[in-house]
Amino acid sequence: MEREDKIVTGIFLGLGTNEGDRVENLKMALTLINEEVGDITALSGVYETDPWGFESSNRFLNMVANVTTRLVPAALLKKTQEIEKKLGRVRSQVRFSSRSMDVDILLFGNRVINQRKLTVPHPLIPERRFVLVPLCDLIPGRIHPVLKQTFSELLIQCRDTGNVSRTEISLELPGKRKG
Ligand code: PH2
Ligand code: MG
Ligand code: MG
Repeated sequence: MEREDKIVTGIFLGLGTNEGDRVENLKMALTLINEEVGDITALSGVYETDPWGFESSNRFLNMVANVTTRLVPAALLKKTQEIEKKLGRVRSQVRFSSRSMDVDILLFGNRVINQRKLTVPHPLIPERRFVLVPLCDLIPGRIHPVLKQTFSELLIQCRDTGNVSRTEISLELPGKRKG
């Protein structure tokens, strides 16, 4: 797989889980991201959120991680999908459904990517409080590379009424990678 010439910073991944041991799923995803994607430099709080776009009695835990990587976007997408699979994700035919782990590429620095399998920034960011709230823990003042508004402005304007509550769960940054 192709690699970036330099380490890319400013990558933000959205993590979501609403099946199984949700805290354990988040911890394992962070460990795998740290081992296989690159260093995790910051974590948002962990939020309990209403399912968005479908009905389920299982609420989600959602959070955002700031990572660095040498992977090009397509390789990063492949990695995140492998991590989902390792954590027991079974892909369903319906668009939105319960899952043990979902890792979405929200931002790849300031790049705008429109590939067949990958759109970055993630197109649903402005519609989703469960993404905007944790993103605003980390980069409230950063400007969305397409919408040209800050994430805190996008949060204020967001029409989503789904509940997003900060939990007491505190996850440690996994240790630095070897090599
Ligand atoms: N992910 C979805 C669909 N709906 N709702 C919440 N609260 N959190 C998610 O991570 C989520 C969702 C599709 O990826
Ligand atoms: Mg998703
Ligand atoms: Mg996804």
